[in-house]
Amino acid sequence: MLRPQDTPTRERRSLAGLWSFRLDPALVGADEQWFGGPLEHAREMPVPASYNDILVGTEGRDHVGDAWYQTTTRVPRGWAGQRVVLRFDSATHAATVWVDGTEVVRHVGGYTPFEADITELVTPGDEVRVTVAVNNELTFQTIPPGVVHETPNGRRQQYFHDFFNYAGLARSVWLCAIPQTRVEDITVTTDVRGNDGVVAYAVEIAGDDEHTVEVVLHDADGVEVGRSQGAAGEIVVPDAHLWAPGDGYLHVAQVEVRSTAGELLDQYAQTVGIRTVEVRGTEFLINGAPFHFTGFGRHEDTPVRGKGHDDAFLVHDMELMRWIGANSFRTSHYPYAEEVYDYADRLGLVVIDEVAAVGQNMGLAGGIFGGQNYTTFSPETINDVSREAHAQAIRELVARDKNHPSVVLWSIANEPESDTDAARAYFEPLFTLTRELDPSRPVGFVNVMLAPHGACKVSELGDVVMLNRYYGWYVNTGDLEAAETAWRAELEQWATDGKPIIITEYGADTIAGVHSLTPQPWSEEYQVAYLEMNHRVFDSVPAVVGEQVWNFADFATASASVFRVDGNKKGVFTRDRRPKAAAHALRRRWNRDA
Ligand code: BDP
Repeated sequence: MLRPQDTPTRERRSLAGLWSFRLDPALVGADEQWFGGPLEHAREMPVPASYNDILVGTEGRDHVGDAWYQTTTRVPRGWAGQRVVLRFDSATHAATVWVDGTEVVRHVGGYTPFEADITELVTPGDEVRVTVAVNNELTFQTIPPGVVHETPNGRRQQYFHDFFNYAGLARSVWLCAIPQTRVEDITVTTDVRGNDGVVAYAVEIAGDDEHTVEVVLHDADGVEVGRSQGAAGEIVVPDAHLWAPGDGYLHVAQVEVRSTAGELLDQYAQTVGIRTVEVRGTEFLINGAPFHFTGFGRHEDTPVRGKGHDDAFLVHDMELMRWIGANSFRTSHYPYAEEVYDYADRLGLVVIDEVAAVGQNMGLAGGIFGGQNYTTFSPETINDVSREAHAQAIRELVARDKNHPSVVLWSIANEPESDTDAARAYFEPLFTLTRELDPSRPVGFVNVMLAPHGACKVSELGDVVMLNRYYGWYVNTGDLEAAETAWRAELEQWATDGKPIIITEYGADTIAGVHSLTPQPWSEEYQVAYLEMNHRVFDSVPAVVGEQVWNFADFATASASVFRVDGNKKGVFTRDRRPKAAAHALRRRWNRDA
């Protein structure tokens, strides 16, 4: 599904702003047909934003059920004869959409886009009413999983991951005019032969069969560097300026669809970063050169707007990344807003792109999230239906992000149970699927401490080893010497697998402003000492090709918890993006070659 664009043949209108809004914890809105007219008893709610923290009190924060959004907009007069498409960049976690009382689309999965062709329901020049019921419930059949409990005090949402279950319309909503005969999809893969860049493309066209396709490739200065006719082809760029970490050089492929008479029917501009990605032995190669990941696991998380996308935070966060010397991040633990990937493409930042499969581990969730009553993989819990939801989440992730040069690796789960035969049986087809969908990128999953080397039955399916480890925090708490010994011993075992190892999480909760002469857990000094210990270990194991600290910034977690105080404090920056001492320490390490 292509991102909305303004081109000579396409137009888009953002529906950002204040929408009517009403919570529906009793789930009566559909029966009472709240979509049938103006939303009654509504207040106003910004889009894009998660609604939870906008409202005051537990009503929004702890809401379980539907949240109704409604807006009216005028379909531009000039759109007559075009396809009119309504597109949501996301709705967390499931949505039903009505246009003037007619249901037009349903979607499940909180972090990927969906759209509806509403041409037959609208008249250009007239107003149209858009109503959306967004449901935030997580079950064992959703990605991520959860359980809704019916209690004497109402419905309660339990989930097994360590970040707040923000919900609503957290990303852009668009009304688009798209030609009848149109570019439906574009897939670009790139290669490097000698000094030449090779851009292979496949374009899917919908509509009239009588058409021609041409792709014209421009460099970043707008100079044409090659062209090719036909829906699939290859363009060779002599002496190509490659996309590379730290050098977000982008070509632009103008895809043009014409009638047989030569009239322009559709045009779409696809950015292209020419680069290669390859895993060879224990090396992770970008353009043939060994790449060492520095950076963070992150969250989409800011005060008030929750997971609402915000360009100010996007640019500020990436400025902080640049300041600290980070060259990469993981979209832990779900696909982020598309603006983030576009910006990473332009900055030359490297992205590990993760699907929202987090919390599939009742052993881990046992002590922390109350998952001890469940078996992770079973007919009653995470089962074949869940796996199909997981597969669909992977399909939608790859379909959305396949053309981003910044994305170099797919992560198909974070810390699932992985030391059982059931886990192996669950994951094997998902690895196969991901490779079928995209043979051009390596695939991995993030291994948890409970499934160490030798016990993990899933790691061998991955092209890389991704490890989250908390030696010196959750284990060997406060004893960095013991932590160092244990950590090195485990890492040396993983190195025998002969694959590149990326440390996707290591971190220590730290309250900004807490200081201690001897490094005590929770102090800024301890976070620094903890990171230094980890770095000594990484530097002694050559197979380690990446270090991503947990987390970029402090973030919100579930409200009801005795092991988090006002959220997770493993941020190197506070939630309002002020540096802790660790930020300066990382900056020194990550800029040492500069
Ligand atoms: C890991 C999870 C991450 C948590 C982190 C922590 O992947 O989501 O926030 O630990 O405990 O288990 O801080």
